[in-house]
Amino acid sequence: MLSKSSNKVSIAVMGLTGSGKSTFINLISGSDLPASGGLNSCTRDVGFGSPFQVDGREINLIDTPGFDDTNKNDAEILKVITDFLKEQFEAGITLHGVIYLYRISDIRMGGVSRRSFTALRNLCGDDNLKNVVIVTNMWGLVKQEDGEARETELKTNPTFFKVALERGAQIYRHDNTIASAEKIIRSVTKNHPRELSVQHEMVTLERALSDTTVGLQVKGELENYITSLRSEVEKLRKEHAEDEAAMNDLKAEVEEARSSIAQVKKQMIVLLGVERAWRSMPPEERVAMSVRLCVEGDKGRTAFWSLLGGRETIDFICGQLQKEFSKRPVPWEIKEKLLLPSPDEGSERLPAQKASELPPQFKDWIDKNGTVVETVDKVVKKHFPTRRRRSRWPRWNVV
Ligand SMILES: Nc1nc2c(ncn2[C@@H]2O[C@H](COP(=O)(O)OP(=O)(O)O)[C@@H](O)[C@H]2O)c(=O)[nH]1
Ligand SMILES: [Mg+2]
Repeated sequence: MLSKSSNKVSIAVMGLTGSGKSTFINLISGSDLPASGGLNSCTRDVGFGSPFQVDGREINLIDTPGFDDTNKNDAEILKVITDFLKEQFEAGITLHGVIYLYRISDIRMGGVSRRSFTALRNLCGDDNLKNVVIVTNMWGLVKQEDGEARETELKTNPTFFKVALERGAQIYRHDNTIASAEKIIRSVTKNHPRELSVQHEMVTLERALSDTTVGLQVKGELENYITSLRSEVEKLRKEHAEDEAAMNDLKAEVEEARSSIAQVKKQMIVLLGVERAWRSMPPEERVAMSVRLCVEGDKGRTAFWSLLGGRETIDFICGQLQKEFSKRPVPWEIKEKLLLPSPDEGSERLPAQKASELPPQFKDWIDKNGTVVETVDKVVKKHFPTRRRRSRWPRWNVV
């Protein structure tokens, strides 16, 4: 006889933004999750479909945020997914499987599709691919023969789904009917729930996200993205040097590349986690960061801590710092230097100004004001304790 818990089936639905995850869940579960085009189409949280029954078992579908066609949010999305998987695992819930949606109407499997599918493989681990079902949908948007040719390509090309299929993943077509959705669900319910690779890495091995296989993948991709953006900025600069008249056109492109770099840097911090990001900074950078936090107000805050810490934590840190700074005010030339836009990265310097770029007065000031660093260190330690000291990783907004 099935026990009560084995009667419940949890399945994560993954895939790119716009691949039809919410639509699929709504169709089979009768839920009302926002689909693209709706007001909340860009939601980046995990969502839950209403539980429903198939063959007497309770099915729970989990709607996950997907990568989109820039790298700019990859780390945040990955963090949302891995935080969720970790919490579930810690609560004793293992997934029966993952449904990975793929639009057959996509003309080619672009960079984002590959990134996304590689991330799925790294999240699950190759041993668990037998619990993965790749579902092609949106067949109505292509000519049947074109769709079939693409499907063959996807199944047989090793850079697409071939390897996963060889390792036990299944592939199904979904024609947007309840019948086809049920068939897909049935292909998962027979599975044994399994611990995913990232759950093992993060919970059992206590690895930080940035040290997991999927974290390393995304980190590597973000680094490559920064490199490509930097070389783009460089190229634009050279072009500008040769052609003064084209400057205005180029300016906008440079600005865009700069803001992308800043955004990707934020993603790196998300991946690293606030405590490690903080620890990896030399003291000068920590102080620079602290000064920015205090004197730049909201802008500085959102630049770093607010990404990871709750509002109250940030306010507390800033309050402590302000007390320190009121005892030993930051000289104006230091403030000015710290808040000046960096020449190649716009005004968003993250995580802080490079120590080598700081003015000599700043060094003197830090030497005399070591307590500022200590204060922030203490606060960081208090609010972002390392994982080894706690069995459960605290939510960032715990104060
Ligand atoms: N033709 C067709 N359109 C679909 C299908 N599934 C989803 N869509 C449409 O694709 C868009 C994205 O779907 P959505 O469920 O929001 O994707 P999500 O971002 O993965 O949750 C929406 O406009 C849906 O109406 C499908 O099977 N066939
Ligand atoms: Mg959705």
